[in-house]
Amino acid sequence: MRWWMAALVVGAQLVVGTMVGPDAAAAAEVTTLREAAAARGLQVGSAVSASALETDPAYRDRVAAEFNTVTTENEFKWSVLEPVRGRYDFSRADRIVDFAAAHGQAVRGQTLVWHSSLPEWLTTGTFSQAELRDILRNHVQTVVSRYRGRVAVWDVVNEPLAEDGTPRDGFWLSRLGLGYLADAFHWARAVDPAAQLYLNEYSTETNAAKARGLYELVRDLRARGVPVDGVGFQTHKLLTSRLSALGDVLRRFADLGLDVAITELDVRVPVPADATELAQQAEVYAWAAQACLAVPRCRSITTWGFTDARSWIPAQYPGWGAATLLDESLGAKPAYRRLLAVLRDWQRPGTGPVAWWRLDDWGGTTASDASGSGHSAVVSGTTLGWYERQPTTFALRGDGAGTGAVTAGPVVDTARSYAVSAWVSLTSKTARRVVASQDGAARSAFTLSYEPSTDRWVFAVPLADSVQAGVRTVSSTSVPAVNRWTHLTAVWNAGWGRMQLYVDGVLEMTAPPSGQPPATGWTGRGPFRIGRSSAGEAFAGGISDVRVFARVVDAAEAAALADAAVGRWTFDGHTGDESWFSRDGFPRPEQVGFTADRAGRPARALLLTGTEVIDVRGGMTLWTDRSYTVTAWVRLTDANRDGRPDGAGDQVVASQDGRERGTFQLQYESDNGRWAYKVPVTDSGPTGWPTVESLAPAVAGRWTHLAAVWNAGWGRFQLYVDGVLQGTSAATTSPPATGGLHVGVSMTGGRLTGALDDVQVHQRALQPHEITTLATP
Ligand code: 9MR
Repeated sequence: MRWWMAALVVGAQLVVGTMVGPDAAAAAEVTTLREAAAARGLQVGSAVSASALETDPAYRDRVAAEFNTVTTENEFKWSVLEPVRGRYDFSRADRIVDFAAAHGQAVRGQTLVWHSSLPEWLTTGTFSQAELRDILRNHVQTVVSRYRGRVAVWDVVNEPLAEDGTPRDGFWLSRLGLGYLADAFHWARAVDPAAQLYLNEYSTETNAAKARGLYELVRDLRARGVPVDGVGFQTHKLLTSRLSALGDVLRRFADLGLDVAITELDVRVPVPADATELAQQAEVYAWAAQACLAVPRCRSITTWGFTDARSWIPAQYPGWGAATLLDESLGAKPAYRRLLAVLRDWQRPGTGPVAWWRLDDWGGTTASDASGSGHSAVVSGTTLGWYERQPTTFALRGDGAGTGAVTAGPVVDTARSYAVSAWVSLTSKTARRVVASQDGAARSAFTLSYEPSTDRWVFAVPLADSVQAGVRTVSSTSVPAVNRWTHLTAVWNAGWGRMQLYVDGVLEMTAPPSGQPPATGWTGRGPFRIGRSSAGEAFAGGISDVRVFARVVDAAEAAALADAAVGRWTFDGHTGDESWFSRDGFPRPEQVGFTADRAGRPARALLLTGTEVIDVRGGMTLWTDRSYTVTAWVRLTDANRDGRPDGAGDQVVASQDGRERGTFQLQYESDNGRWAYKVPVTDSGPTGWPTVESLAPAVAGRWTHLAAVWNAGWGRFQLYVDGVLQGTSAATTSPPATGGLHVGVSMTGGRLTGALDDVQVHQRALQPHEITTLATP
């Protein structure tokens, strides 16, 4: 430290020393990333360069100050270590390892086995399979043993998967077969048993095929006793990323008994970046950090470089840059301030669920607890991951006999206020079908179930933990539907001794009726059960998204929990999906702009200039042969202010793929200048397009709310503009979708020029009053 820096620090401490109260607390707050992370037992780091550490004092000081872990950006890559066969040069790696040791930092070594950055002698040499395996073993052993005790974490294998989640057909697989993966981990463990051994991969931060492939790979390796300790998620992202599935993905891997880490975080921005874009970028950093903080086994957050002066992005993605935390002169960008604030201040929302089983885990028999409380449940009689919750995601399937999931211990104190909510799809009414319960000693302390004698949903609380005790119940007024996803919320209000039951977000019954004495609850000290009671009454059908709250849930929250939206893109500076399903949208091309929303808030709506569109990958979003609703706020561009749109031809707001054409198109129709909701008679071959049009021509340049409703039971489709029904058209069918949803285009064209906001899709026909609410500016 230079003398004047020391003087400043001492001065600052003196100032702090004289302050009292909250100001003192604020001033004493942590000011570096490493302090903030260390206070949580977390590591925060960056990829660093040996030459920058050597030549750039400001860089060096910043690395020392901000991080408690560093990753070698290139210094452990084989082409750097052993450019000539048999002649290792460890000098650059040593520089980083020594620097880290001097500054109390852990080292992540990247990487031992990779298909890329291999020396030429290796890639062009002719070796037998046995020779090549020996070369690889020798390399792993040489490097790991030299740094035993000094490199805490190895990215043993880097990027072993292809984009579809199958093993990458790279250098090692093609020459050694899949066995090279397990070998590398065993060799590394044998040489340094204390080092943490990771598998590192990119583009596995979403709910996509590659993440599932990775999950299957590491589960299989672990099952075979391969010493994989952790999985690294590189997290190279765009400023339009929402990362809405990252927390779930991390949690799933953690529940395999693995550590997880964010290993190469950066967020690229089109350059030059403006203030709005830098603010959006900061949010992406914050979301990444929050996802990690929400998962106790997430051990570290590492960025891929920390200054825009040294980042791989500009060279790799021309036109993009500004991807890191600090600007080119090491000044803090909004991203740095947001990351620091999240590391320092973020807390799990205290009012959130105390347990939350999404039950959409990818196979296996562990239901992860998304609340972060660690109440994972063991599934028996079935496996997760093969039963659909609308549309096309997974749930627990109860067979009505041997199925269920159970926690290790109690989840909620049933003597105090609590609430339990779940999505269910009942398949059989022949017996009591328990959705959720918590064990007492002699009986369940409560059950939420289907009751065959009354043909109702029932929330039941025995008056005491004895089989003789009476039971207080509250029943639905509606008759439970079969094979229809229904949302249930049961609330026990201890203060009032009152029970409530909501069905699809609507309060159906409260007990006791006025005048009756309130019941007192008692504490069930046994485990929580999903799809089962302690007496073995098993649910028949699907269960999904079970949440337990250690408090009362009110009517507004019960309605929100029952929101059946299967996709919601708010376009608040990102293209992520804010619905439960986390189907983030991908801009095509990558660069997409944002504009002010209808309330004038900057960067809160999507801006399309006739070249960009949003694709929702990962299969179907909507079953278009069942009832559905698509809504959007749209403003067609009108540069010359004549009320007519600038773009030529039809302009599609949203459409979902069929075989040869979209199975619906919500659009501006250029022929007659009106809004139109079109459903083809068939999605291939010659077809007609039954259409509902707006009563008046579309007015460009102003925000308009559109809602398209297909009511399958009634065989009608309807278009609403600004909450007003424009017309109803009869159709006998709506073709089933076969592919993904698009925003701003259909699979056959019709790009939109304008702004879009709050696109929602629901797998049901919304009621007129619901559409009116959505259309309220
Ligand atoms: O940032 C690294 C760049 O300097 C190298 O030229 C390149 C090839 O070795 O690797 C870059 O780092 C990559 C990392 O090793 C693995 N994940 C992707 C990173 C960015 O390409």
